[in-house]
Amino acid sequence: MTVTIARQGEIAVVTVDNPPVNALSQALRQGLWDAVGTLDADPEVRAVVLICAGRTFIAGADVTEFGKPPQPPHLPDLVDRIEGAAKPWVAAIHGSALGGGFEVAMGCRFRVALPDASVGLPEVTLGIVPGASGTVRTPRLAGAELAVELVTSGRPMRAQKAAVSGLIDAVVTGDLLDGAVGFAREALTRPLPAPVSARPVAAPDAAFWAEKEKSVTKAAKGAAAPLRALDCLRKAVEAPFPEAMAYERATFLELRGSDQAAALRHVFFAERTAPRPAALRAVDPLPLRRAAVIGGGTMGAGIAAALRGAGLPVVLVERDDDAVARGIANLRGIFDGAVRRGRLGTAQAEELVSGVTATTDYAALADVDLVIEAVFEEIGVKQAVFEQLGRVCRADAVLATNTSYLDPRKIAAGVPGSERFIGLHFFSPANVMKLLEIVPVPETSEQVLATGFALARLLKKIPVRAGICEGFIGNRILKRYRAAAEALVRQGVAIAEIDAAMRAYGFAMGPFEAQDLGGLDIAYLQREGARAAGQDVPETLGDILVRAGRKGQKTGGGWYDYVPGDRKPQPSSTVTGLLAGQIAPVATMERNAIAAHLVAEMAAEGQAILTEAIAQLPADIDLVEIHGYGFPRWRGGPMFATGIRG
Ligand code: T1G
Ligand code: NAD
Repeated sequence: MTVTIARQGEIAVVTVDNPPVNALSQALRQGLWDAVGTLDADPEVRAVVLICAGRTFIAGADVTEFGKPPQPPHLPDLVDRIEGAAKPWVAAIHGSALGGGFEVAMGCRFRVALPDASVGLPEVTLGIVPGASGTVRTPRLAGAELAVELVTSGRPMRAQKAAVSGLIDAVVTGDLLDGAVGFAREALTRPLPAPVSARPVAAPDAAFWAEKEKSVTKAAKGAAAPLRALDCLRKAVEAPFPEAMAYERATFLELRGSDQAAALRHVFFAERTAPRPAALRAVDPLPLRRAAVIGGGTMGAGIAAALRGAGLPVVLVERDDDAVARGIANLRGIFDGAVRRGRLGTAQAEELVSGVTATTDYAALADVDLVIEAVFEEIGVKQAVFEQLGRVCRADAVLATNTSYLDPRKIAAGVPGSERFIGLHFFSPANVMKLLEIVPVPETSEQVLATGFALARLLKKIPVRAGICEGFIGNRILKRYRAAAEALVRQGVAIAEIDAAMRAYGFAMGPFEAQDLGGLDIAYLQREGARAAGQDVPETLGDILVRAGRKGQKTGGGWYDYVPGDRKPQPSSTVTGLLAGQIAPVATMERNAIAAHLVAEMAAEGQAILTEAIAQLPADIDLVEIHGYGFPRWRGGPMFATGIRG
């Protein structure tokens, strides 16, 4: 049974139980529809508490039903029916009341929630707008300003803030059911408030909407749904309730069939499938209680910060006392930044730093469960580190390398117990970027592999399994992408045109401005290393620039010139001069065609990666590009965007 009814005196308790997240399947909608009828007809019931079993309140429409024809009862009708019930309903919220779940809660006369609950309308993140009055009822509860924030961002809001803004009526502590029943009894002693649809709402002036249109357009980065949601919200406060409802519904139905919505649904399910690969379902990961990081540079400090954020104590090993001090300073810098942005309290930051033991002494690693190496990208340096780890760590400790390009098999060659060895490739900044490439060597045990995925879940990252090749999945595709962009430059397409085309496609930055930001020297050194090892690596345009001292913004110029103190790229006549012999006369190419070509190149490399079994699924490649390289989420990733699915 998905919906059951119990009684506590004159209060009826309706319990929803539809695992895993109480999504509003047809059966659940029908169950709630019938419950309204049953309870309206029961003369002994004076109020109703709606509560959910399991990990969360109703988490929204059932996303798996989106491709299918809608079955009655339709959600907007159900929300109206609950609102129109003869007895007042009280939604009792734990976990998340999202999308249709929050819309059902807004159909109730009251909403109460536990302190750690949240409410939200994430529909725009699925490429749609709320489809059951979210844009129409939210401003009537909390005003237009807050409704715009909630609906156009899709971000959930914690109970406390929701209570202050009027979205919920009370935060209850202790037992939720007791709290909600008590609230209902108390509410019956006072006159009832109007149903949400009947509450007045102030309509802001045209300047308000003009300003919101600007900020929403900027934040949406090409996604269509946020602006359409803004449109619905304006209608909601300017038109009568039924007209606004019809407008919202029409927008919802139109967007549901859109390419962007299909792409975002693809990403939604890919993100939920990736952390739990079917092949590892039956494998228990090893416990992760204490972790260590070797190297406190850019990556090591970021990884240590991520581990601390997940509550693990961390040992940080550096090569000398100065480097220990720099490592701690790097770590502090990360947490101070979070404090400045208001994401962390000063005391919390202090607590996070104090959970790191920084040392030069490998003996401190005797009892850690996991070590992540992030020292210089030099095989000799890494091998020396692993040799020490082999000596001091427990025999069952997982030993991981964060190498970007080196062969993980060579790094640990000769270290005893290769079944515990694995590549864990983080992305910079490691405490922020969601992607984690997990690279087992042939000997890696299933349990160690499962531990890599468990670590990703613990750190709230998106894990993707990758095979061993130069650059694994992401950097290998990046190399192809950059080479294809350079090839266009050689054909005479302007550097700034290529960057503009990729921005128009939805990237925050084009390939050349991104290199100027990150530095051209890293890839250059990697190519030089390969050349020194006897590989045939043709000269790139980037090589010419680096040799001329142009390593990017940090040297005052790379593919572009920079005015000191300004990050805005300026086309460079020096670069034109340096590359003169390499470039064909000016060629024009439509921006759409540039983007289509470069994305097709990424997808072609992705296809090769699949054929070689370096990646398991096209969706994994899409996740790598979206979470590691800024590929626009609403395009679904290079594979999805070029029709390679499955
Ligand atoms: N529909 C179907 N399945 C869903 C689902 C949903 N809405 N949400 C989650 N699942 C599955 C998920 O695939 C996974 O499956 C399992 O549940 C656990 O998910 C009309 C248009 C609630 C915060 O966008 O944000 O309402 O892998 O691992 O970390 O306006 O799930 O186990 O087989 O994420 O505990 C709006 C999306 C829909 C909510 C719980 N709602 N879900 O997090 O679990 S649009 C959403 C979440 C809408 C109306 C409209 C999270 C969560 P499996 P999980 P979690
Ligand atoms: P970095 O130069 O910022 O940091 C390396 C740190 O390792 C330095 O602090 C150095 O003192 C320390 N170190 C060197 N030898 C050591 C030793 N024997 N024992 C202990 N510490 C030692 O480099 P980084 O950018 O953090 O890169 C580290 C690793 O992460 C490299 O393998 C790199 O390829 C990889 N990586 C880098 C990025 C990136 O964007 N920077 C992204 C993913 C992976």
